[in-house]
Amino acid sequence: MSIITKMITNADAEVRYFTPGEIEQIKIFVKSGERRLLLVQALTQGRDRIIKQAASELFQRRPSLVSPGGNAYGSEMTATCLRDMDYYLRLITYSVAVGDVTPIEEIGVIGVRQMYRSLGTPIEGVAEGVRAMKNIASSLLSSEDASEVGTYFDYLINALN
Ligand SMILES: CCC1=C(C)/C(=C/C2=NC(=C\c3[nH]c(/C=C4\NC(=O)[C@H](C)[C@H]4CC)c(C)c3CCC(=O)O)/C(CCC(=O)O)=C2C)NC1=O
Repeated sequence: MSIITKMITNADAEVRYFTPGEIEQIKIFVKSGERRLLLVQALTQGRDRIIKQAASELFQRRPSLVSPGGNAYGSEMTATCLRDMDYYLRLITYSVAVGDVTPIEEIGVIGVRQMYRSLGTPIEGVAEGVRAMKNIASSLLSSEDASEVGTYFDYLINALN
């Protein structure tokens, strides 16, 4: 949910107009829109590089994942692992667009622990892959942009840990 949708839900529940404070929040949200969309574009354009480099760092740090018996062993499983990283980067772009962690939470966090447990996928490995994506994405951005995008990566990393 975006911050505006949330404020509408709250205001309507109390059958009232927006408060001056809410109008101020909407103003800040609208003003930051162009910048958020530029960040979405940067992450979308950099996705291949971000995912491939992050995966290679992850497998260097945890070679057992891609060794016999590892959850990402074999080209098909490795590709599925990269696909999961791609899923998470995509969810991060959704959240950056609306300025809210809800898309990450609802699509990628709720129920994910049980799911990965049933697949035998070490969730801390997924978290480490996301952390590697954060570092590479940050290196493509200015420090201010990196810190804004970083809050969404951090939310996800914490949720997976
Ligand atoms: C957008 C929300 C969403 C998520 C998050 C998602 C995850 C997801 N990852 C899966 C599998 C998988 N996920 C991984 C991932 C990894 N293995 C590792 O060792 C690494 C730590 C990690 C990569 C970083 C692997 C290897 C599989 C295949 C496991 C198997 O088939 O046994 C599956 C099982 C079905 C399938 O193969 O597609 C799901 C549903 N699906 C979704 O719709």
